[in-house]
Amino acid sequence: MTRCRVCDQAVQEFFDFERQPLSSAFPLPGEADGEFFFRLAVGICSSCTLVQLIEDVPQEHAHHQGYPYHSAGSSVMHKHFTQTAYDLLETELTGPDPFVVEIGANDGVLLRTCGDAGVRHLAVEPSGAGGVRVHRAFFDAASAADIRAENGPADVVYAANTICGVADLAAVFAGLDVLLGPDGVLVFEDPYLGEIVERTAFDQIYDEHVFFFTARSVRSMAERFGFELVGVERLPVHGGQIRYTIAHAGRRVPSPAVAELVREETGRGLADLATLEDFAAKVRGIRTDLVALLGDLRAAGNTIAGYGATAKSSTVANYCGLGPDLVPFVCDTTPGKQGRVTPGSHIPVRPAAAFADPYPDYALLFAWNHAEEIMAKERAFRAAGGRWILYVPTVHIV
Ligand code: JHZ
Ligand code: ZN
Repeated sequence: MTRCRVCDQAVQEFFDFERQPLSSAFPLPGEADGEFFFRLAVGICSSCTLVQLIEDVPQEHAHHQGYPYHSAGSSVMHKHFTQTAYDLLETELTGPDPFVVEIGANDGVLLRTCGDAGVRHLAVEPSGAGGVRVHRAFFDAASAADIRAENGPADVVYAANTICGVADLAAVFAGLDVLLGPDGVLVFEDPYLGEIVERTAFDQIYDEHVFFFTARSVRSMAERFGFELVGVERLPVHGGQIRYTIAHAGRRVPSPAVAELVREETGRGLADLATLEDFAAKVRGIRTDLVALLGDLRAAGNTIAGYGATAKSSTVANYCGLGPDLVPFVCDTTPGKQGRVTPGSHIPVRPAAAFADPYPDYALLFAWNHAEEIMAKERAFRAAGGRWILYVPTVHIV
């Protein structure tokens, strides 16, 4: 039986994607033989309600906390992190000589903005990426002690798209215990289970996302480690996230928004197995519809290209069995992915310019979370008669 990574109680499985590769391991065309696969399945903890992966990816294969996230060349994400920095500068970083630490570097946008405002800052990031002041380590009690010895206590520890990928959350909270000042906070944002269920966004489930949080499961996790969930805020980015603010227990009055969101989640049945089984049935329906649509379009002689070789698309392509026969190539702006093939599904990745050379009849939008930005940028594609295929929340053409 699988045990909860936070509270050690039984986890009940509700979906099995079966054999899946690592979502960010893009092999070279000739080197796709030695790929690593694991069983991607998700379940819900029967006690603290935390939704999580069933299997651990072995340490030597796992992307650890701090895995450098590239804000995907997205101007929306760049703005998002700049605005987040301004918000923190106005709320949490107002003391005499504030200090902000980020777990992971996120292209350094947030910390650079804080630094430009004269605020002391540091990224904790094993790879050293991000172009900002970096402490090369994983975030845990040991690195937190080193950082505190050198810099003093932190007012804010911030993390975006990072905490949900750290299997050992106890180590993170041990680090917070050491590094945060008495009134310091952890502010983190990750994909929200409520949105994943609402949109049937099953492609948020892949190796790098170990946990799918709700206000209820985060509140319970914080309590377990001597902290308290004091704030929640909905974010529109990446298909719907929540930003959680966590303080030492008893130091702050929780915002009424916390209890309100927990109540809403209970009303929606987000912690009920029946809700998650309903989600699972919808996921199977999407697979049937998407495979049928792509097959029909190809049979009728249409050309199709994928748009955005996202980590998310790894789950879609491998679960739905999409390969170069249905989707001959996918275009992506990331130089490190171009000239390679997608993990497990082996669809060639081409530079962004390949999209218009010539335009396909249909584009399968794997980067649907950036739809507004991408569709605005690619207006000429639709004007030329091209159509977008989306599979979230259902398979449809726009
Ligand atoms: P995007 C990664 O997931 C992994 P991915 C990680 N686990 C996570 O949680 C999220 O990021 C935050 C390309 N693109 O942001 C660039 C274009 O080609 O949806 C990227 O490869 N043209 C840390 O990969 C991909 O699409 C464009 O105009 O699912 C987008 O990846 C834009 C905007 C993007 O995250
Ligand atoms: Zn649990």
